[in-house]
Amino acid sequence: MERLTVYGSFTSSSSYKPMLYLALARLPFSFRTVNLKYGVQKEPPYLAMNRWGVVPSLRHRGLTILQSNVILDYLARETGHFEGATEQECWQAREWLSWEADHITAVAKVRHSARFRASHPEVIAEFRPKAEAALSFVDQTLKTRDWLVGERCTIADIGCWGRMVFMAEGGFDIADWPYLEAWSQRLKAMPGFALPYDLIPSKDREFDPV
Ligand SMILES: N[C@@H](CCC(=O)N[C@@H](CS)C(=O)NCC(=O)O)C(=O)O
Repeated sequence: MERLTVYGSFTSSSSYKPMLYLALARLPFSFRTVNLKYGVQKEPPYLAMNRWGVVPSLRHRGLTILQSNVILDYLARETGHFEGATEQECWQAREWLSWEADHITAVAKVRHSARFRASHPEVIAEFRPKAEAALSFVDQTLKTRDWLVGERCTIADIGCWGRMVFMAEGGFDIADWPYLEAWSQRLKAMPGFALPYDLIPSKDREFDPV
């Protein structure tokens, strides 16, 4: 398979999602860092690839794929890893990704405000209850099942976990959601798993799992 290239940043949950996918799938890829602190994502060379000026971006087979959940969709279709076991499960996994973008994003907004914009407490006040509701929904779903869709890890799990991974930086204690915490332990036990600061480098790097 032609080599994949991910453009991302080590502080970005959106970048973590495709990188976690690739790490768990044990697939080789090239990582190209985009320094958000210096605004590289808004400079013309990057904007020529990503019209929204955000990370991540994926390049593969001459294609450019944007938006972390679309990238997960692409990777699952292209490589077959972490895909639903049935056609229904494939659609369900994508439903979770779409829901994630509406709801778990609140966790990322609180974390972003807490970590990078401490002067905006009103953002935290607005999004914290929404974030807690989203985490509670995932928690209750996982009360009776090991994975969000079907009987095994899919892009739904990688996408939802990946977006909430920095929850502690937003002041959320994962212990408040015990079924969600148990699910995170199942993910952490998978070969290739790594947390963002261990997985995403601050410089360009080639990933070639053995
Ligand atoms: N919906 C997008 C969100 C992408 C996004 O907002 N990325 C953030 C980092 S997590 C970013 O690049 N921020 C820099 C900026 O907005 O200038 C996705 O899932 O890929």
